[in-house]
Amino acid sequence: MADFEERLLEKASEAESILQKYLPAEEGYQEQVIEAMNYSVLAGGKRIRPVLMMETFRAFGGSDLAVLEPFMAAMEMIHNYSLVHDDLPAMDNDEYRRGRKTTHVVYGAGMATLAGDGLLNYAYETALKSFVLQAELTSYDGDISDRRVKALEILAKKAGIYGMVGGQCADICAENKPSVTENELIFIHENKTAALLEGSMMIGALLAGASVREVEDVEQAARKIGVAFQIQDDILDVIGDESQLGKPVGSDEKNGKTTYVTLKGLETAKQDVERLSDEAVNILRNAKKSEEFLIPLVLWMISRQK
Ligand code: GRG
Repeated sequence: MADFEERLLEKASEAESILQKYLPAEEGYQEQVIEAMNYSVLAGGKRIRPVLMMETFRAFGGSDLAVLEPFMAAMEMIHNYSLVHDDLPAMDNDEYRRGRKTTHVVYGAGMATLAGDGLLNYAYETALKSFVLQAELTSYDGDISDRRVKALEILAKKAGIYGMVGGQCADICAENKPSVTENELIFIHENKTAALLEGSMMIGALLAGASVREVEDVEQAARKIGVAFQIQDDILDVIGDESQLGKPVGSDEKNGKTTYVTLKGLETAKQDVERLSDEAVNILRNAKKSEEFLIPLVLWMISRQK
């Protein structure tokens, strides 16, 4: 495990360097919004989504990261925009994330809203850079440009109303309901949380040359991983360690929120995390190189303590 964690740190720092390469320069009359964007992105996240993308790419035999890099950076920008907006006073009104003041606390709600907007838009500006790379000419066969178009479509869809935004909508609506069903909760988890993980892994597989069937399988696996990841998040909100998490625990209970844990109990929640992760790992075993890092990564994500 120590060896795995060391390798994970290396992978996260590889993703971090790629991300930094694509962040906008803090200059011009728009300097403040860019500063707020970079403040939120450079707050020390785990970089799970770009690492998952890179490792799914490698599991399917991809090696040259050049075409993937803009997508890795774009996905992390989208993830960070969602956190900035989720923390806003009009949403969760959170003061701390990743052990630091949230973006709206530092820059004000208006600038933080803009920073989220800026990150979302800049994500697509960044992903489009994949189309002007030279590397494609040597590393991919003829249909790479079709694959990048499909990758862009996946990025857009998984972030939007049929993905994360849709899940967040259902989550906000659920807060105003007297009770939430298991189906609604699963919809929320599959969209609010799993959609970006699905997108990350599907884009990795797709740009490595995976078949349509393989990309569909990866989507199924990632959905299970995402739901398990969110259930683990709910579990950590009950039994987690604040200093490891970088945010207060007990917020779901304080906000009277229905979570997988309140609906099914702690023990069933833990068992379901295990079942979903087994099912996901069984699917991923079909990718030739998945044992090298992808499967250990998925197992780590789901059993994470922070
Ligand atoms: C505002 C459209 C919109 C969506 C918000 C991401 C999100 C949806 C809400 C954040 C709250 C939450 C618990 C989301 C579930 C996904 C999740 C566990 C996010 C945290 O991801 P990590 O652990 O974060 O990868 P780091 O800080 O490591 O990047």
